[in-house]
Amino acid sequence: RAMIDEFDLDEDGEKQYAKPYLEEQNTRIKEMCDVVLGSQWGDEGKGKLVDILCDDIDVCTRCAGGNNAGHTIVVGDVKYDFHMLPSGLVNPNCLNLLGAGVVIHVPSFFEELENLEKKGLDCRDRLFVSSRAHLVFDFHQRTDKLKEAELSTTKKSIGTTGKGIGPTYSTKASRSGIRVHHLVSEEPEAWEDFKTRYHRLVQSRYKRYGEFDYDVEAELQKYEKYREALRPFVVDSVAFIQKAIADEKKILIEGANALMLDIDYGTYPYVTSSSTGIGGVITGMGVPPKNIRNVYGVVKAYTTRVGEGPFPTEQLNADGEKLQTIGAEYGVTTGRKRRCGWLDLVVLKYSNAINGYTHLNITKLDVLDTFAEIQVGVAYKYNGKILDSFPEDLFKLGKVEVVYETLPGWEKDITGVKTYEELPENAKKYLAFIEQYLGVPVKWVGTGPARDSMLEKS
Ligand code: 2SA
Ligand code: GDP
Ligand code: MG
Repeated sequence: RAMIDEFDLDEDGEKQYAKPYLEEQNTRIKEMCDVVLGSQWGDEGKGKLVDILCDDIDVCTRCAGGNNAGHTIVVGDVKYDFHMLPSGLVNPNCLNLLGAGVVIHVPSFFEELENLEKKGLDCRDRLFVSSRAHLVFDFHQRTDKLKEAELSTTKKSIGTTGKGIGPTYSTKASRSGIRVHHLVSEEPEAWEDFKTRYHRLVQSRYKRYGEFDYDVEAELQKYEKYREALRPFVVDSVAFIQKAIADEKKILIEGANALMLDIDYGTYPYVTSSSTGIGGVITGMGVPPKNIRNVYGVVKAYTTRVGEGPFPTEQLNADGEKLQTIGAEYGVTTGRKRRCGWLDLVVLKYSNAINGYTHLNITKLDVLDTFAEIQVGVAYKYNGKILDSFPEDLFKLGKVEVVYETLPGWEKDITGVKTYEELPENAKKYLAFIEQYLGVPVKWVGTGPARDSMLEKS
């Protein structure tokens, strides 16, 4: 609106853009969006970093995924589990937005909101939902499980969370999906249109999977109520973010899942169905690249993966079990045991090539405290030759031999350490090894689950 007011009249009284004003706009670009992204296969501890950063953030947004994600935040004695909602809700001064790239299961949205409210968070007035986001229905969740069951007959299931994420992105891409605005529109023809779209979608699922037992009318009745309940949260997220940028608000974009689960760049088909890297931030948030400032890569000091799919540095031995036990590696959404292995710098180099991290947050360094020696994957050998990059071909990936470097452990409890300088020398060497390999500085180091167990390297 400000720009429209800045029209100048030329000599003939015609309106024209005030050029100096526009030029000034372009040179005054406020690069105010910072991004937190998972660099491995997820569960690196993104939620904790987002929570810490949100002390100084005005708007926190999610741009992709749905309630498949799981972010645990520990504040004092309270543990918050986030799935779909942005982790910025813990901070009472932070507004929170679910962007257009997110997929929303409305019953789970309200359930998560109510659970947070029960824990004392006052969220309702600070939560916004993009009108362009797609809806996840119960039948998407049902077909997620049916598809997994189908794949399991050939031992090829993905190990999804069963939250209907793949089926929803699939109906979105095939242009038969239903978006938030379809549900909440107050146009007189909107509800009939919603029902038509809904029936068409269910019928297409029946055609694909056979007529599974499903109460269509009961779900529609629920949605008639959700229409009213969801409406107050809904905004045009493009206008919302533009206004936040114009008002010089500080914006933090919270990635969900991680680069190695990205639909294009992950270990396809053992991936989630969204763009989990920097590309998904741009499309899922609707923010221009010029407004992105820092891209924080969250790196667990070792590697975990939940679900099926390749994992070259996985340790199916006592080391893997020790990492799993000490790191309490269980899925936040499904409770599944996470697979564990050593840090894989080949993965991180590839992940950095795509996401372009400006800084790293190394998390869970404390989990390595009792290891006398720590292995780090530094290269992949295939047919006796070192590979240049992370292979896309899973047959090839399955045959690589990981080249490890062994670093000495520090064998000291670092949980109480408050400054980088106080870390044991071998812990500093471990961090320096990562920094040098990737050429990206480490900015934060996680030394325990709690909010105050994060030291900042100056
Ligand atoms: P989906 O459900 O279609 O997205 O599953 C496809 C693959 O993506 C993996 N995936 C995840 N990996 C790590 N963490 C996730 N979130 C939860 C957590 C997982 C949980 O924080 O712990 O509770 O199990 C997550 N979400 C999806 C999934 O395992 C499949 O490999
Ligand atoms: P996210 O999906 O990336 O947000 O990560 P999750 O919350 O799924 O998993 C990370 C787990 O590690 C959570 O239980 C966190 O509380 C915990 N955590 C985060 N940072 C640290 C750390 O530095 N040390 C330890 N021991 N635990 C941490
Ligand atoms: Mg997680």
